[in-house]
Amino acid sequence: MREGSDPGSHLPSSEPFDPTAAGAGSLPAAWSRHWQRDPDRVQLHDPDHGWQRRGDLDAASRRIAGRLARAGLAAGDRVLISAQASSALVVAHVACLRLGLVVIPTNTAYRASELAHVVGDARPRAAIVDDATRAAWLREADATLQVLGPEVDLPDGPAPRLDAIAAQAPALIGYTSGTTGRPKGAVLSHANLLASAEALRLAWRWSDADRLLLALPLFHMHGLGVGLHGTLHCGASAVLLRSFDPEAVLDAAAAHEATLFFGVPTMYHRLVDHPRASELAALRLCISGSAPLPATLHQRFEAATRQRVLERYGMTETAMLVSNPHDAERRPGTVGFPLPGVELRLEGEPPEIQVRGPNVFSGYWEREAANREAFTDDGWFRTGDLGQRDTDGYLTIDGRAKELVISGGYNVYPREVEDALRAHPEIEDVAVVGEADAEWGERVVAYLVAPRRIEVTELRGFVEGELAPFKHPRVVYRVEALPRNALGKVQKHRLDQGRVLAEG
Ligand code: MLC
Ligand code: AMP
Repeated sequence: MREGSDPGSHLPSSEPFDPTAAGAGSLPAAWSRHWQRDPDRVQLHDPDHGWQRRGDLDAASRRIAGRLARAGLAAGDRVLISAQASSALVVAHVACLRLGLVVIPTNTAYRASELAHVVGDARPRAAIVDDATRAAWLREADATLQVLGPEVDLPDGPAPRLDAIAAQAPALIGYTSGTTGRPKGAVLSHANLLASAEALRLAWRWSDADRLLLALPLFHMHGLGVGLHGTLHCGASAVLLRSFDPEAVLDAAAAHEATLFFGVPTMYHRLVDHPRASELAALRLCISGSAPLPATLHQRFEAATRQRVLERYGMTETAMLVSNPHDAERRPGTVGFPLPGVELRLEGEPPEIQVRGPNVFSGYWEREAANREAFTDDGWFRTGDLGQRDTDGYLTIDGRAKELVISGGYNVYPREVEDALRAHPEIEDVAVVGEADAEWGERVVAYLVAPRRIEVTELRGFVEGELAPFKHPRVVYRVEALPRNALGKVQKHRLDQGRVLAEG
């Protein structure tokens, strides 16, 4: 640790934290400062189009915003975006935010019924997708929806007013189940996302000299709100990879002299055993989040690469909350200290992590009852995660009060999977839980009561039309009965104690 610096503050000694990033206003207003200052610096690389400069992103997003405005979209309208990472996707995303549209980033693995739920709930006016099947599903869900490709192939329009939306206006609606129930839209304002990006700029010493290898999908907080927005906020550059492949990550790191890598623990698990893993020593910083990084993997990764991974903790509803320190000890198995601006308390027994701060969303889209439950009477957001702090103040996440399985960094809500399985005519009873798994962190398993053995492939085929593949059960146990308490509620912690009739 540097002499005199406080690891809990995260701040470099020279700079205080200002959640407004010096009164930037909206996200694109903050980004455009860099575009104006030095338009010739490179910003984004994708494998098909090579490098895009800051000025190119400014001009291209201006043009696409003109097209969207001409098509009748106006500030406050919602646009569902679901596409693989590419420069075109980034241009479309930036164009929407510059016009004041509210982006609903949506997983590309979603099936028709999952998309229909989001469309029915958020009522977007347009959708931007890169796949004909998903485009057809969206049109089926809402015949009035304008469905566009990532290039937004529409006639150009007159220059609209850009970057003028208020800081408090919504920027994103991220679908998540939160602590309970069906997926709901977490409404994040420009100010929320700006505060988080500014905290990360300071805490991770993220500068315009940094180059991020971005192999995460751009439809979740990690890839989009942290990776992409952080890059634009810092005036830095990023190399987009369409998917995660260890070989491609190593090649791109070398070819583009990357300085940063952000990943979920499954990615670190796959990188650590690669024969070229030691090449990652050249990076300035490796960051892990979205799921617990096992301390053993942290240590193995350091032995293989000399990188001490910096683990951090966040949520769709709050963007980033807690991080290990950049300059002081990064403690394996912990997520560190609250980021600048974030207040954190542990409440109840077992202690739940509750947070407050400029980064915390204002609530779920049109869900008054859920919002009453999500916040305490005195205004703290209940994360549904359980935690404790060690004597040095490092936070450890040691469980969840919410029913949630995290597989490879994707959230799976057992209830959603149980509902889909229950429609099977031979399934009399079902319970879905997460089982520890070295590669995925957790994998989805189903306990079934049924008159015969049902193989996992048959079960997956049955839910194929309803659930994205990452939600499918990977193991099925046929049992005599599910353990229930006196009120008839399934006791999920006792499921693995019963007699298994068949495993598939
Ligand atoms: C893919 N598959 C998964 C899976 N991802 N199964 C379970 N869990 C997952 N996460 C399955 C597919 O269904 C398919 O199986 C097979 O794996 C290969 O598919 P793929 O697309 O080629 O997979 P792969 O590229 O290997 O994907 C693994 C991964 C990916 C780790 C790269 O899951 C990923 O990008 N995860 C990151 C998710 C993320 O960004 N989370 C951030 C949430 S924000 P089959 O049998 O169907 O063919 C958040 C807040 C915060 O949590 O704090 O950051
Ligand atoms: P999401 O709803 O996809 O944003 O997922 C948020 C959840 O991911 C949190 O509530 C945590 O349960 C989990 N999470 C994120 N980062 C970490 C981490 N570093 N360690 C443990 N859990 C994490």
